[in-house]
Amino acid sequence: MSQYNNLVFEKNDCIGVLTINRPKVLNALNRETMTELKDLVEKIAFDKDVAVVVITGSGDKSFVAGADISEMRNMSALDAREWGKFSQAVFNSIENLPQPVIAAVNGYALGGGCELAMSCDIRLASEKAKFGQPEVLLGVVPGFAGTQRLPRLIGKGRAKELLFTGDQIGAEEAYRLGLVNRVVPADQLVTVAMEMAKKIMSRGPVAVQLCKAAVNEGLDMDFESGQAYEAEVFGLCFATADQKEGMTAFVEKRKAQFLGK
Ligand code: CO8
Repeated sequence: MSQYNNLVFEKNDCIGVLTINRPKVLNALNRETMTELKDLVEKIAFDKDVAVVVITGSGDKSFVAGADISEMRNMSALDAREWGKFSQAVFNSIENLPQPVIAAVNGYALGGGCELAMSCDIRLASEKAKFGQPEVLLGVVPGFAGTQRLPRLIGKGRAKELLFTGDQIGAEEAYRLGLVNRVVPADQLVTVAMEMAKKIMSRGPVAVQLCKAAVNEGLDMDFESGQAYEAEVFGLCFATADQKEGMTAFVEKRKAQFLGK
C-alpha cells in the first residue's frame, strides 16, 4: 500500500505504521499529502489486517511542522475555507477509524501537526517533541479543528493560552497539561508505541473498537444519551464470540484467545 509520494505505510503483524514523509519540510502537510492521507485512511478502515494504527513523522526532528505555509500563503479566502474543511474531514476520518490510533510524536507537532496528533486516540511523545498552535504568529487561526480539539483535551483556559500566545511547549509540559499520555526517550518511542499497540491487540478486538466508538460518540451527546449508547454497545458485545471466549477463559482460568468477531 505504499504507492504514495508523501506517506509510507507498512504493516507489521497487524500494526499499521503510517509515516508522514516530507522530511525536507519537516513533514509539513500540503494538499497532495492530505489527499493521500484521505485515500489511505479510507483503505485502512476496511483493512482486516490492520488492528491498530501508529502515526509518526519521518526523520528525527519532526512529527509534522504544520500545514504547508508555502503552499497556503497565496490562497484565496474561499480556497482556504475549502482546504480547511477538507482537512478537517480527513482528521475526522482518522479520529473515527474503527481501529485505535496511536500518535508517536517524534519531534515538532505544530499547527496542523498538533491537530493531527489530537485526532489520534492516544499520544506518545518523545522527550524531544514540541507542541504548539502557532497560527496566530502567521495571522490566522488553527484550521484543522485545533480550536475545538485542544480545549476538549486540556480545558478551555489552558487551550486559550496556547492558542493566543502560539507558544511551543515541550513534551513534559504537554504531559502535565494532559495533551500527551506518556513521554518516552526518543530512541524508545517506536518500540513503546508498538508494545502498546500489541497490548491493545491482545484484548478483545471488537470490544476495543466498540469502546472507541462509545467514547467518541458519547462525548458528542448529553450524558444520558451517552449512557444509552453505552448500554446498546454493551449488549452488542454479548452477540460476539469474543465475549463468550473472554468470560469462559476467565472462568476456566486461562488466557483468552480472541477471534475478533
Ligand atoms: N510549511 C512549509 N515549510 C515548512 C514548514 C511548514 N509548516 N515548517 C518547516 N518548513 C520548512 C522550512 O521552510 C525549511 O525549508 P528550507 O530548508 O527550504 O528553508 C525546512 O522546513 C526546515 O525548517 P527550518 O529551517 O525552519 O528548521 P528550524 O529547525 O530552524 O525550525 C521550526 C523548525 C521551528 C518547526 C520552523 O520550521 C517553523 O516554525 N515552522 C513553521 C511552524 C508553523 O508555523 N506551523 C503552523 C503552520 S499553520 C497550520 O499548520 C495550520 C493552518 C491552518 C490551515 C487552515 C486551512 C486554510
